[in-house]
Amino acid sequence: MPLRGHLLPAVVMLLGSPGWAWVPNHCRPPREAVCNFMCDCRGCPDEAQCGYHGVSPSPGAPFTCDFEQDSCGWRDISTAGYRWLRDRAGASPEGPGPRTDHTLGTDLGWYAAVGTHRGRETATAALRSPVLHEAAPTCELRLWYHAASGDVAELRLELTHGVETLTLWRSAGPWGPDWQQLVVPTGRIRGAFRVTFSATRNATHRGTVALDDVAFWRCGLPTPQAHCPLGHHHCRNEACVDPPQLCDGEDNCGDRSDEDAAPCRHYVATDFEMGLGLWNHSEGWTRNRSAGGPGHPAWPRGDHTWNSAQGSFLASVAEPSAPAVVSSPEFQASAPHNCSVSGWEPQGAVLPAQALRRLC
Ligand SMILES: [Ca+2]
Ligand SMILES: [Ca+2]
Ligand SMILES: [Ca+2]
Repeated sequence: MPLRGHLLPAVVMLLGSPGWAWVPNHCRPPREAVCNFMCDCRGCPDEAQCGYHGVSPSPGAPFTCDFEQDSCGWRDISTAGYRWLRDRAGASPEGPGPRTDHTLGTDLGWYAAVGTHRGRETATAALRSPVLHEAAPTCELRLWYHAASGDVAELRLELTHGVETLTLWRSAGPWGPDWQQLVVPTGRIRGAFRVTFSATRNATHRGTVALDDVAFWRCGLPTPQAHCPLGHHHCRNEACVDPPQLCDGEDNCGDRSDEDAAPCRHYVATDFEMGLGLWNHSEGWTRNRSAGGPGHPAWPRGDHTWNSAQGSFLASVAEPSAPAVVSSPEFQASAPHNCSVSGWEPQGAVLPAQALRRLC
């Protein structure tokens, strides 16, 4: 991603009197470099109000919003009186939230909270992130929520990308009495996307929920490098990726050049988009997708190849204790390549979403 040429250094001119500083912002990054988990401008103004603090305290540390200064660009988009607000214990007389926040563990710490609404009708309060750009395959959203059991009917975390909204997580409880952590992988996302955290209350629930320390982990794509470490792959966009990330079915470079035909000429990949590919002898499996069909509660929200409900994967439909078998044609062993088979399955399940076969 050749962004560096767009970026001119910021100039700081002190104008004599204490407290006066003029910082002209000559940095004009392209739209896709705004809120992309990378500081492309000095001081990181391109990552301000992106749902986290733009400057990561150390390389590799997550981009986090702890709500201590402001809401980092998270916005309430509720249409009823049941809505999110930045709050802390005792800050507002009718404040709904817990007695301590998660960051500081005291009543001085801030969080986002919902639950002041006194009505008895069903309502959903939604807290939406700003528009974010480009998530790496390793990207995870980690947050802490506080929802006393019986207080809220349902919590939901959704990701909107283009015209598609994927439910990353939903729960109707029960929840514990303390702060609980939620860790959800987003998968590789190309282009713009948003994340929305919603709470739904009904007539029997007060609907009190709090949210704190929302963090994006390992979401930035690798940056261009003049030289890569020995053995690493130099992507077309000049990023470097580890050898195991080459031809593994994931877009680690950011331009998908680590999955190009040339470096992957010794691999045979099947993404199940058009059919079973090599895996033409199947028993107890169905090629399916998450959108449109009856589906199954254990199936993933989307496929691995495109991270989309429209993408296809292979799912087991065998009866309990019966085997589900899918087999390749017979291969002939050959030197000098080492033979290996790899694939992807949803977290917590044994459902291959993509299979790769290296010629032997
Ligand atoms: Ca940026
Ligand atoms: Ca906090
Ligand atoms: Ca890869």
